[in-house]
Amino acid sequence: MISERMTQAINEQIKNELESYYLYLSMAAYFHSANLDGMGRWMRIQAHEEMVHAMKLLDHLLDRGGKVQLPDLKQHKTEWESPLEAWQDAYKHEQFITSKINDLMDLAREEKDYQAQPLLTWFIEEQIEEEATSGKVAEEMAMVSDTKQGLFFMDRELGQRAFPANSPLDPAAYAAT
Ligand code: OFO
Repeated sequence: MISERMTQAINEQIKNELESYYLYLSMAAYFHSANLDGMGRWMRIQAHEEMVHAMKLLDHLLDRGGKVQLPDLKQHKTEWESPLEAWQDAYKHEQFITSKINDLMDLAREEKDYQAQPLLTWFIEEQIEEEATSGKVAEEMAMVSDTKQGLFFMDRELGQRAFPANSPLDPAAYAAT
């Protein structure tokens, strides 16, 4: 059985992950509408990953008899001044998520919740990658995005990211239905 405090904190983190999903979907739409389809694709895949993060936490609560309570999601930005600003926001958002995961681990230790700690260690390691990836793209964008060629090159590069198998966010998955 999981404690009430941990249940509430994990529900809060499910919300954070779903809001990450929402934010990246919003960024995907922004990039697609600016004809930056490579960046749009990258953000769809990122949104997919965020949904998986939310589901890992949701299943953890269910497995341990905790009550899942899904609150309203916050409406994130839908417009950015520039593609660079969107990438910088993505990086800032990942830093925020890292701080939330760290808080959750602090609580798990305080509550002596040994069952939650392996999952939270997975998230801590995942956040290293999440920050490194978005931070690197934000820096590269700052170097090149003031030229159309630079933006074009980055869009091509980021469009190489592969969808996980059967992702519902992959247009190829629903094109034929
Ligand atoms: Fe769930 O890692 Fe990004 O937000």
